[in-house]
Amino acid sequence: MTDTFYGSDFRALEAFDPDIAGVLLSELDRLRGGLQLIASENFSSPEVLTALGSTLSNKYAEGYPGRRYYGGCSEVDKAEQIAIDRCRQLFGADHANVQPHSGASANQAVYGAFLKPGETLLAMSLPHGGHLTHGTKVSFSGKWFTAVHYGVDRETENIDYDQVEKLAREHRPKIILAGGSAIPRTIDFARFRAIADEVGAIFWVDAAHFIGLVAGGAIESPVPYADVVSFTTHKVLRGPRSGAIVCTAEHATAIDKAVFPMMQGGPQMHSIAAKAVNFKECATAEYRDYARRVVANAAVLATELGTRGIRPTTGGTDTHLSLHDLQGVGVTGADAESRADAAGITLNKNAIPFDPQKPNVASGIRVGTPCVTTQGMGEDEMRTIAELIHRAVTKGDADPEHPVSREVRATVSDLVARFPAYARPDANGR
Ligand code: DSN
Repeated sequence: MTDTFYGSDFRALEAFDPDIAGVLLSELDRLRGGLQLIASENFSSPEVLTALGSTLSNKYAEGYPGRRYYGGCSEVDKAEQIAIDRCRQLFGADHANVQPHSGASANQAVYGAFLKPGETLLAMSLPHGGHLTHGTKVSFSGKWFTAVHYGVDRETENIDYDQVEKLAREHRPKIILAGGSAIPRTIDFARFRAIADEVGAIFWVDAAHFIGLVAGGAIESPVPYADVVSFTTHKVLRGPRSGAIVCTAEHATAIDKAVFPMMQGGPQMHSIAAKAVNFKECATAEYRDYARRVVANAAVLATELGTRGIRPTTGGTDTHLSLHDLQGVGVTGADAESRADAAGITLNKNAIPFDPQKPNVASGIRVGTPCVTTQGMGEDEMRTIAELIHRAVTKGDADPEHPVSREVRATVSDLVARFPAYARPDANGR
């Protein structure tokens, strides 16, 4: 008999707290019932979810394996050491810290390791595809540090490397940061490294979005170029909702001290165990094939939306996501998001470079293929999805009872029934 305390016991929860059990079930229904195209989401495996729902959540373990501030850490030490070893091996990194609670926490630690208040960083601007934690005024990173931002070239819509070089020479930043949340193209890490070397800056890559593609060998790794790489573990990587950092041996102590005790308290050992499971999954041939298919699917989806007038910025994508300009079809990003939602398609409005709209309206949408590829969909299904998005966005309505919402939703239902997220158990309970 399985000891239910190894992992989650849904039946017990259902009996004790039907309100929350009901939310768990209805969220599962939502995931199963629609198309999930948020580029930063994925469906983690039952094995990862089991580690997350385990008794490792109970343990306080400030410190690092073998050097803790509490007794009773013998077992969680094993989990963290396995996670560290697998992470280092997966990315070929000198050092790994698997304790950050999230991408934002990982980024805080990088700032803590390298920057003093008031010092300067050079990063991609948020409206051009960067991230809140990359020096925006509303974030600690913009409040406490001096942020200088580069953007994309107006013609190519790709990173303006000449501008990066010019700003680096002018401002002599202590950190140069590459990465963001809406960058469809691969990044020229060698060029960034050369610029950082010229001005004596730390080269930091926030690989949160694309680290899963790196793990699966589908795109070039930043690890050989960067001093430090921070990332989340729940996007293409398909692990638990969390973060991690890898860096060169030279910076290992600074990063470890910045994660704990500078920024965080007790590590989440259940999440660290789930990251270990995820790193093992990512080392398989199946995952490498998955990463390749994520990119192939994204390319088809971007092209097919483009042929329907929903223009991909930069002309396409090399990664798991594409960013689309809706001005040609005369719809705002906010309207597109709500129309798609009513039709059973979850995606997000997104600013496009040089966007004339305010961020909460936006002229674009961002779509990604991590979830639909996990469901087993391929290039034929991407063509269908492009057609469904186009119909919902250009002919649909935010009202779920509108005829176009109903019609698109029916096709979405047929599609996800053929490629289920979290397939229901068969008669044998498997
Ligand atoms: N919220 C994430 C995304 O959607 O890209 C970034 O933090």
